[in-house]
Amino acid sequence: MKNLAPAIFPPKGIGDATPSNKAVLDWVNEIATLTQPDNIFWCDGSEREKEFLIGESLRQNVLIELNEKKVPRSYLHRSNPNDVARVEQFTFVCTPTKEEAGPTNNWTEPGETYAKLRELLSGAMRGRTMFVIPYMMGPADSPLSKIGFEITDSKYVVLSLRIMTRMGEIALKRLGNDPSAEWNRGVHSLLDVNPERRFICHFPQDNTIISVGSGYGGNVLLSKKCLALRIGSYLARKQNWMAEHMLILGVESPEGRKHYVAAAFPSACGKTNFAMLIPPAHFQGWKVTTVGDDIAWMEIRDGRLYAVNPENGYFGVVPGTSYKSNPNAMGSIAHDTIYTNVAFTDDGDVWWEGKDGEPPAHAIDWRGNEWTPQSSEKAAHPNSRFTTPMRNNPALDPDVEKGEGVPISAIIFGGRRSDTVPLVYQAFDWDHGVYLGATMASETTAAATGAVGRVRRDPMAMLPFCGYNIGAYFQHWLDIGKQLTNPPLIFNVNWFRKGADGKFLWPGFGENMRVLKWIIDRCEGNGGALKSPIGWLPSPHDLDLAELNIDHNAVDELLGLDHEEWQKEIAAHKEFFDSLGGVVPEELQKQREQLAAGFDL
Ligand code: OXD
Ligand code: MN
Repeated sequence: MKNLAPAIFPPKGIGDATPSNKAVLDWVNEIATLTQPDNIFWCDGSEREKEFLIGESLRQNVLIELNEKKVPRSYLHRSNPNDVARVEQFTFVCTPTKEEAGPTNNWTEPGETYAKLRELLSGAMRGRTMFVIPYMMGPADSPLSKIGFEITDSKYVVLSLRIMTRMGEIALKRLGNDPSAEWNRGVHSLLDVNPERRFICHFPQDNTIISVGSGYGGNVLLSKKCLALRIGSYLARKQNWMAEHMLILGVESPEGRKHYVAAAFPSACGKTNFAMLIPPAHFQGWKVTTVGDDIAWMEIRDGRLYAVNPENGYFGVVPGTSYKSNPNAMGSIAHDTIYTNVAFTDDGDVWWEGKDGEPPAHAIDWRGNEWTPQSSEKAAHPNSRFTTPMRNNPALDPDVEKGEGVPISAIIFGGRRSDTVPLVYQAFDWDHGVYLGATMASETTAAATGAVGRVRRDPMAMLPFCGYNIGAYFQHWLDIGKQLTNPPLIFNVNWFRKGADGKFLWPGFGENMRVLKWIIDRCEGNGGALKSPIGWLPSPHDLDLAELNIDHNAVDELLGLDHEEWQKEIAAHKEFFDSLGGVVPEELQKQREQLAAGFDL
């Protein structure tokens, strides 16, 4: 079996950073007694430790070294072909009652689940090394930051987590020695990477995650989807803050006025591209900077929402990334990057579908097989990924480490919709905005296993990530709104609307700046809009489309409302709310009735 590395015994001074907090030590002892590793490796996050682990990973074929001149200090990892995406069907929220997990989560009873997992973990690390990784999510001096520990038997996880989180000493310092301090317990074992023994289990009440049988990032980098979103959203409700599947970007006008925007899109709908947008030439002097590309933690201060990015790196989808689609991402992944499941070229470079230039005449595909442009298989897996430090991003926002976070002027929801949903529109107020988020839908992508291209409702892009009852989550959004005296304006966008010929109507990528500019205009009290049944819609002349080669009819179509399509859409909203079995707050039901009434006028 691939990637199941035997134990490693590091030289003195590496792998011995034992934490002093007694609660952590007791827990590590308990897991070691259960899993029976050959040795325990206490990670400190140092460069020396990284060098050692890379050396061992190369020796054991967990990583392949790339051409130092082409992609310095970067590596390729191939996961097991049965293990290439998040597995929502094997992801569980284990709360004392099924109601707490709600209608959108798989639920199992915590006692039984712990027992089953203990059985699977029993002796699972025999012959292997158990790594203990302390990490911090969020800037060092943010009140929102959280501490987690991940125990894992995968070096790939250790090397990835040191990119994705603030790892080592900084986390131990923040945790301190108080045994009752809040911290997340994460246990991961590859087991035998068998889909039949693949479970990603969350125990929100215990602040605990146990993930077995997978080596894919979204299932095993427990800091990300598991802690920062599923457990995070549970803690956020309890502690009156928000954990959201949102990018955060800064947008600065030539006059130096700056706004921050948070945007929720389902997986693989271009969050990273939007977060790293480069404005087209027409917007000379405008600057977009990235605070985060996937997750926002937000709290209320002075009646406003302030956001931090809990992560320290990007775990992004590779295919389609090019100097044309996202130059900042290309700059970010040009060095110090771990690639997973892309193709390996004969000159030691990486390649994927959609990369600039011609495909290589020959390569090794993501499965490790010979590949040529004539092959029927893709060279890179559609969900192949890069793991890269956020510091690599040429457009990193200067306030990314600011503990108090950045003030959010606008929240954007968006999905991948071929029809019905206009390019952009604005909610009438916060509660209506919550409705837009709650009824969001998108055509599915390769980021999770299952059918691709099916429209599914994905409220706030949190369907796979909300760690408790979705009805209570909607109510939490409404409750947060009541506490905001200066709430962000809420918008919905759709870059993916298609014309009758099946082609995208909107060019997307950098041109999305035109939509962003209208959003900023609205935040500043400028920017025209027409009242429509679904919200405030720009008319074509409200958008700055100068120097854009786009047909007038396409713009009309992009901004148009088709009443028949909307009747179907509203019926689908009702069907979705009904399918949740009575948990949807009354306020959102009222919003739906108002929307329907708007079309009857
Ligand atoms: C991700 C996802 O990896 O949403 O960010 O699947
Ligand atoms: Mn995501």
